[in-house]
Amino acid sequence: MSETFCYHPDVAAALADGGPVVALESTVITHGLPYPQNVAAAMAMETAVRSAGAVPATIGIIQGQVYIGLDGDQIEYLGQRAGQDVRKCSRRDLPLVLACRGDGATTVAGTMILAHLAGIELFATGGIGGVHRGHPFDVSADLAELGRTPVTVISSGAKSILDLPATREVLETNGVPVIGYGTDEMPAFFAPSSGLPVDLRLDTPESAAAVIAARRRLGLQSGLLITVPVPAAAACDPEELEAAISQATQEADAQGIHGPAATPWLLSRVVTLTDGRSLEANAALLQNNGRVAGQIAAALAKQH
Ligand code: PSU
Ligand code: MN
Repeated sequence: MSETFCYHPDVAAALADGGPVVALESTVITHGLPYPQNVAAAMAMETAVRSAGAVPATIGIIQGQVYIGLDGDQIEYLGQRAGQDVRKCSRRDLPLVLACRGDGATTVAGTMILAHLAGIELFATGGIGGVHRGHPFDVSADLAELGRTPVTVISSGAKSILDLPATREVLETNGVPVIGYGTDEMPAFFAPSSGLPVDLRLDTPESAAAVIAARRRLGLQSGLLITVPVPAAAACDPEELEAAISQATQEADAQGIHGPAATPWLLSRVVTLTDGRSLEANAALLQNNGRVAGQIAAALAKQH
C-alpha cells in the first residue's frame, strides 16, 4: 500500500505505536458544506479529535494520490474546489480517480475502504447516506459498505431527506447494528431523534470499545454504526427543517436531480431555505462526533 497511500507523519507514528487514530471523510468538505465553512468545519473536527487524545486522519485523493491524513493546505485545496471537478468517491469511483490521476473526495463508503486498508478502525462523520425518499432503488453505497468493511462509523444518523425506516431496514439486512450513544432512538442528523429504535444503547467510550473488540474477536468483516445526537444547544427548529427538507425534495424531483448529485443538491438547498441555520448545527455535530470518536479510539487503544 505504501506507493498508493501517502500517510501524514502524525498518523503514521500513531499507527506504528497502536495509538488512537480517527479517520475523517472529505466528501463532507467538497459536497456537503459550502466554502469557507467547509474548511473551518473540517479543521474544527480535527481539533475535536485531538482534544479527545486521538490523531485525526482526513482521507482524500489529490491527483490520483491517496492521502491518509491530509494537511491543512490540502484541506483548503479541496475545500476551495467545493462544487467543482472533485469526484465524489464511493467504492465504484476509487479505481477510476486513481487511474485518471484526478482529485477525489471520499464518501462514507470510500473513506471506510481506505481507512480499513490503512489499518484505521474508527471513522467519524456527520451523516451517512441511505435510501432516498420516493426512490427505493437509490440506495447509498454507504449501506452496502457498512455490511462488508470492518470499520466503526460514528455519525448523527441520516438526514430526513432520506427514507429513514427503509434505511434502517437495509442496514439490518446488511448485518449492521445501529448503536445509540447516549440515546434510545436513532438520531436524524439535525434532529436528535427519528422515532426509530436503536439495537443497543451505550453511554461510555469503554462500552463502545467493548463492542468493537467483540466484533473483532468474532472476525466479522462488517462495520458498526454508532449514532450520536446533535448537541441540544445546536439543534435547529424541527418544523422549519422539515418544511425545508420536504420543499427541497419536491424541487429535486421536479428538476430531475438524482443519483450522486441528489445528496449534495439537497444539502445545499436546505442551507439556503433555512438561511444558513442548518450550517451551524452541521458544524456543531461534526465537532461533537469527532470528540466522541476520539474518546472511543482512546478507550480502544487502552484495551490493546
Ligand atoms: N449526509 C450528510 N452530509 C454529507 C453526506 C451525507 O449529511 O456530506 C455525504 C457523505 O459523504 C455520504 C454521501 O457518504 O454524502 C452519500 O452520498 P450518496 O447518497 O450519493 O451515496
Ligand atoms: Mn445515491
